[in-house]
Amino acid sequence: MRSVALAAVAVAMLMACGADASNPAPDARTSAPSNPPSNALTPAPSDTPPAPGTAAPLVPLAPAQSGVPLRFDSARAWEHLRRQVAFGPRPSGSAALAECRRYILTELKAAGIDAREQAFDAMTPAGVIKMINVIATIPGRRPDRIVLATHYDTKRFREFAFVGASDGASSTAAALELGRVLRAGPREYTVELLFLDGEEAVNTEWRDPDNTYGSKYYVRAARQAGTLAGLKALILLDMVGDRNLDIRRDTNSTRWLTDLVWSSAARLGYSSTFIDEAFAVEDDHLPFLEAGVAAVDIIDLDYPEWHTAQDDLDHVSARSLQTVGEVVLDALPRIEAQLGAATPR
Ligand code: 1BN
Ligand code: ZN
Repeated sequence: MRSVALAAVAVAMLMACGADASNPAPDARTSAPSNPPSNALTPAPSDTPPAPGTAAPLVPLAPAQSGVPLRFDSARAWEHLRRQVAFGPRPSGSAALAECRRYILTELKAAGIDAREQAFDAMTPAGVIKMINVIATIPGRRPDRIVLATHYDTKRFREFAFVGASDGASSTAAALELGRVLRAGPREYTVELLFLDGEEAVNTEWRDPDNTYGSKYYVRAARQAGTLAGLKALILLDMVGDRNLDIRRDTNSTRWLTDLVWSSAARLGYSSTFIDEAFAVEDDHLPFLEAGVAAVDIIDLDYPEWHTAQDDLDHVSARSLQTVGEVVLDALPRIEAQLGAATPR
């Protein structure tokens, strides 16, 4: 039963649990991320080698050329997070969200990823708000696609400035960095990066139908365009920046996909972050699930700063982005293998 009350109870239970002291995430503001920069720079290839003593321009080396697999770079992800927070509160329809969207589009272009805007008018309790999803495509050998989604809007609060360092910026930052890594390697399935507008309720309370405007619109549009059948799985990232990251299994998510993500976390040594406890959450994955798409929501709601003015840079960390990035990169080819083998339910 996907009720608001259930979600609220689950959240209340999680808040009572407190943070996991066994998972001390180092603070990116005081210590540099430990992973090496992944985008090694090398002289640009050319027909003739540069003459001795002349400096060749530096360009990123693709993994196929270097033999070095590209890794999720939490320093890059952290910069994406920081830049979004610097735009200030970013509710749907705001100038700040438009700036944020421009930033996302610019970064996707820099990574060589094609993207388009999907604009729509959302009927909200505050009237019609123009909302815009961003859909970016990383082509694979197959046209069938796996969607990696995040929301990039932040919740509107009149009482305080809400900048959503974890709730909005963290998952968007992780998705941008994942895009850069995935773009560099050959893929079996096409990966779609989906930056959703209007996840947050316009009213204070999360009450249907006042939430998940962007995902509802995306699914409706895909169904109308006949492209829903090619959508084989959804990985939703939300609130993955908490410096005390602890992520529980969402019981609304598809079981096999959840099992697969949690087993990736376990084999990478992240079982104390991807905890084997369950709760139910309502989020942008629900419209996909209702349309029959396998979906998993990777979300840390055990975050005392959730929907407060304290959801800021002090309460998120690059290490948390790194953990989630590595787990998604490990899980993706395993999801592809699973999808290729059969269509699990
Ligand atoms: C996640 C981040 N959500 C809103 N901001 C969805 C949600 C709403 C999760 C209510 C739990 C309760
Ligand atoms: Zn929120």
